[in-house]
Amino acid sequence: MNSKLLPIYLTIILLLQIEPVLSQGNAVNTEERLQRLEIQLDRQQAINKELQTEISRLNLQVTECTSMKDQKRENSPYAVAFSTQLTTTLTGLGQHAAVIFDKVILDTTSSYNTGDGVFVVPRTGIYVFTWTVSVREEWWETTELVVNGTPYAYSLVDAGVKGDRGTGTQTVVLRVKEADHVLIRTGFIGDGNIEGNTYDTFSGWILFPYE
Ligand SMILES: [Ca+2]
Repeated sequence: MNSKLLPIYLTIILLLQIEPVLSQGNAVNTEERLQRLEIQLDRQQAINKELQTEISRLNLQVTECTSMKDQKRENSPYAVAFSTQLTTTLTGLGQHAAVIFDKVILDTTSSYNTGDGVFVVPRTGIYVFTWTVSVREEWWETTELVVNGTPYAYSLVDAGVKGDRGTGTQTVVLRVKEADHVLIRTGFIGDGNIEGNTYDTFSGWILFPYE
């Protein structure tokens, strides 16, 4: 063998030996990368699972919060509203006689008394009050809304003859104080009869509370 060619042979042999090592190296790199990706994927999946758990927990909190808010609104002393109904017919009422609406439809603060027809204001504020009085043929009646005995609004209803009916509704917005007594009573004039019979109501609700 030509001694000058020897290094070339050696180089070729060396390269032939290195080549599979390099290929093996690439395969090892790919394997490592895959393993790293798998690890990253596992971590990501774990994070996703945690986030899903967190979202579920937050959703539950939102639901609880909404439910508590609704409950708070219902239990709030600011949420004052009542509605009552006269189920019977009243006759022979004198002047300034209480019109007692005997059935409570709604009373969020249990402030209306079916014994005397008085709504005791549970919280100072601006309130809306409205009431309806009906009469049968040939009847007529005046009513008024009084606060602590002072009238603030009036209603007059008058029916004609032969099967006529009359109904009147009045609405008033007033500032009233806690413990004030609000009542519907008959006025100075009228024949003292009110149809009732579920047609007549007395309602009120707070518009703006005051501290
Ligand atoms: Ca009349």
